Amino acid sequence: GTHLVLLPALVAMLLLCVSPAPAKQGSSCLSAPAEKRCSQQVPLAVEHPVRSSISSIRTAAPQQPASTFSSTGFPADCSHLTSSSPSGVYVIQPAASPPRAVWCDMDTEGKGWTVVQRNTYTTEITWKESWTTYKYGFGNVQGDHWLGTEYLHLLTQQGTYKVRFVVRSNANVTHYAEYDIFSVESEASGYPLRLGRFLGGGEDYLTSYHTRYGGIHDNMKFSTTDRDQDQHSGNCANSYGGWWYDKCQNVLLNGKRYIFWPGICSSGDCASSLILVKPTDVC
Ligand SMILES: [Ca+2]
Repeated sequence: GTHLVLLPALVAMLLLCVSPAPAKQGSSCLSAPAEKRCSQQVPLAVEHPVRSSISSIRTAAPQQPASTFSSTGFPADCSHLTSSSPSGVYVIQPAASPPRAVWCDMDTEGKGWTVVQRNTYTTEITWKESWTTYKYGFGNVQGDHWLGTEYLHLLTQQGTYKVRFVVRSNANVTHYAEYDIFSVESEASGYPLRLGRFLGGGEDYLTSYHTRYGGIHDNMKFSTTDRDQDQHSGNCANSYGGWWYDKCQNVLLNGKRYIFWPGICSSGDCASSLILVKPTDVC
């Protein structure tokens, strides 16, 4: 049956980010400039099991201050859940977005992550979908899915977000790469990927250039089978799925029987992937 989990109190992000008092550096969380940096360092690779359990949809109760909850009472993202909330499907509503059911990951370090992509090697999803299908999302939020490029844009334009790209090798070791800023710009500009500083000890395959692979991903527009916006003479998206291709990829998570991360699954054989986002830590 459906369980309603009430949120008894607001979480710390709310208090820190919506405070009317100006931040010491002269900017609030919601208007933080891209150059804002946090000193937090995280390791490149930490073991963490990818959750696959299915649970019922939960609805966060309406709470007081308006700016982190929509007029319909849904939180702006999963970071507003209480820390004791379990992982599962919740309804969120980013600014200017309709309400959306998403998977909130409360098990990964830090809790409160909103899942925007999940894939498994043996997925039934082809990932070779059109621009419009990618725009509005596809799959099952309880399993493999793409939240929707438009929702990625709406989610990440309402504040300053960080991102964690997670892959699990076929030896069942989970690795991640985190960036302190993550946003997807508008459809009119081609949904380009904007990443901040790489937080991790290993090699950065998304914001640094790799001639041996596909170039770079940061600042690349999104490409699909029916909209080639990559830097390659052909269309990179014809081989696997929609992605922020250059010519073509260093890293590729949107593929059926192909999840590729150099050094971890160099033949595209990672067991699973996740892309998690949450508001950037308050400095
Ligand atoms: Ca091309």
